[in-house]
Amino acid sequence: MEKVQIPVIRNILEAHERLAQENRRIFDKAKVFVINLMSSPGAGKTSLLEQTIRALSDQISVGVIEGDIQSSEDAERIQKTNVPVVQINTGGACHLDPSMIRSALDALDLSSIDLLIIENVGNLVCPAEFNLGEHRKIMILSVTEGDDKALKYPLMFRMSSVLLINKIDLLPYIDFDVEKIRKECKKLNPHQIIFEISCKTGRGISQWVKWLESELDQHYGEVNWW
Ligand SMILES: Nc1nc2c(ncn2[C@@H]2O[C@H](COP(=O)(O)OP(=O)(O)OP(=O)(O)O)[C@@H](O)[C@H]2O)c(=O)[nH]1
Ligand SMILES: [Mg+2]
Repeated sequence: MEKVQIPVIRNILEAHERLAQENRRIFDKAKVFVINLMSSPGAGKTSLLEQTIRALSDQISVGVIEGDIQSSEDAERIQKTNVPVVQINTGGACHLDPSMIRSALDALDLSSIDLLIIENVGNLVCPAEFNLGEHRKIMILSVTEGDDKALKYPLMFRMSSVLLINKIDLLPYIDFDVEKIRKECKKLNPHQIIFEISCKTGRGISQWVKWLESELDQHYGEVNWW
């Protein structure tokens, strides 16, 4: 029994990885920089997208893929910012996988997009296990979730280039120790960059956008391409 199950599981994971690599080839050929935005439900992914698009969209072309189990609420919010958006409904799956992204690409004109942001399904666990072909994984932790989350759900913290600590406007009302989480993240992922932000007040957003601009700059070869 075991002898059968193990290779089957490995085959599925290998197939996902192959698809993720194919997606990456498509992104690189079209010269699109792609980020995979992950967090628990409600941490502020769509709010961050709205802020980021507002800050960047008159310099570069942004596109968005929205991942949710059900509904097109988030895609409708993004549509109001006038950037191309595709909604994926996973119909129950708690994360996006690379084949879903491949299908969504058919509905986007990659030749007119510089930065593609994928909002993953709200979930602090499974999204971190699947490469989608993105160039960077980015995660949000909101202060209302508690400062023990890096210890309890380490994988996403380990995999993400950037941690955005969101809803810092609520810090006066909540026992959340920013230094504690910074220290734990340093152990899990010494190269991770951490920004403290509030999508409500806009605090810290310019530092995040500056980081993103410098990543785009490096990706496109240090030229002033916008
Ligand atoms: N106080 C405060 N509220 C925020 C902040 N950022 C987002 N919110 C609120 O948090 C709620 C969830 O924000 P969303 O941006 O929809 O979160 P999400 O991660 O996209 O949620 P899902 O897509 O459902 O996983 C909304 O009511 C936002 O207005 C913030 O910085 N401060
Ligand atoms: Mg959302």
